[in-house]
Amino acid sequence: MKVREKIALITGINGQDGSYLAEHLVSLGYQVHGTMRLSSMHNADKMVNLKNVSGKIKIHPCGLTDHLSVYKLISKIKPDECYHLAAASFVSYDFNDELSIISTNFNPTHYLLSAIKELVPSCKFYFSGSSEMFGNTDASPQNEETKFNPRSIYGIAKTSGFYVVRNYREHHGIYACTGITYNHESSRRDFSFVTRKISTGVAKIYLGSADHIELGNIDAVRDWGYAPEYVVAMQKMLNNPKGPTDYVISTGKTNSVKHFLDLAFSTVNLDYKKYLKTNDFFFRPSEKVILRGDSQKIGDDLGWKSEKKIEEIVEEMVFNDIALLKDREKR
Ligand code: G4F
Repeated sequence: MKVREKIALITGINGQDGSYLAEHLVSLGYQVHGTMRLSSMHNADKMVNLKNVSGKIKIHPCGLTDHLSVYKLISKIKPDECYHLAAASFVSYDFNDELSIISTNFNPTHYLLSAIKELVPSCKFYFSGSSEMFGNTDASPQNEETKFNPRSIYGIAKTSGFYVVRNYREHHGIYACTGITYNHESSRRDFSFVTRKISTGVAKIYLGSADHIELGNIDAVRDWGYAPEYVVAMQKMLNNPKGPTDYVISTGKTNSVKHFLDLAFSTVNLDYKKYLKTNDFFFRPSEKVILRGDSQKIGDDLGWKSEKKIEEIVEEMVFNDIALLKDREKR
């Protein structure tokens, strides 16, 4: 008898993580559905990450901040696994925008879980948490036992999502869990994040279309991993012989923005000091302790480990941006 293919739903399928996860699940034989904003479906730039899976996935326009739309979506797809990745993912300390961040980053998590509970309680649910949930923590490295102390509205919304996920697991019996992911990068990273800002800045300087790059605090430190590896962890979490539980997903290694910058400019034999301008606009309050994840638990339980070196990530991003810009110049 033929085994029915698993049905997966990915929110934010056209983003960095969503697109890599779609490719991974298609390669494993899943039937993959994804949501994105209707306006994005008509914008070629927003579809570019999905080119490797075009024709192999089904996309549904859906506004996740609308409860009824989410309910109808779950009722139509009846997924076996739901990966909730959609979010306003840029971390800002501007509390003027707090209502919109809460509504985008918290409400959909709750709407999806409540629809799953009503319509398809066997569906497994993954929520994309963040190291920002630890925020101003006292402990470094952080693991699943570390107390949350979010300092941004983004971190607060993610922490609230974490607790609603835990509540649905413990009180409603839903297979629901949170991956507490640290920064993870790739050539599909959005241009607002510092790594992509650097790789595209280097590419422009190398090709002669820019003469400097403007950044904030280059002494800031991050635990940077490779996005295609992090989506593998997500799928493993929903297929965990130990059942649903939360995991920290990280490399356990830290690097400064300055080191990333140095590596990126060195890729094209340039010295970053000649091209860097600092701009106060991009400065953020510095952390009390360094955000560095301890991923021992997911290593022990699921055999997951981050492998790609920071040097390889930087090189891939810079070469990709050079190729992209060259391609654009030809058109
Ligand atoms: O690249 P970033 O903007 O990433 P951030 O804030 O750490 O957030 C990312 O990782 C989180 C953890 O996984 C996610 F929750 C979140 O959704 C997102 O994916 O900034 C990294 C560091 C910061 O310390 C920032 O202060 O780079 C520093 N930085 C220095 N100059 C800059 C700049 N960041 C940006 N975006 N732009 C700059 O010019």
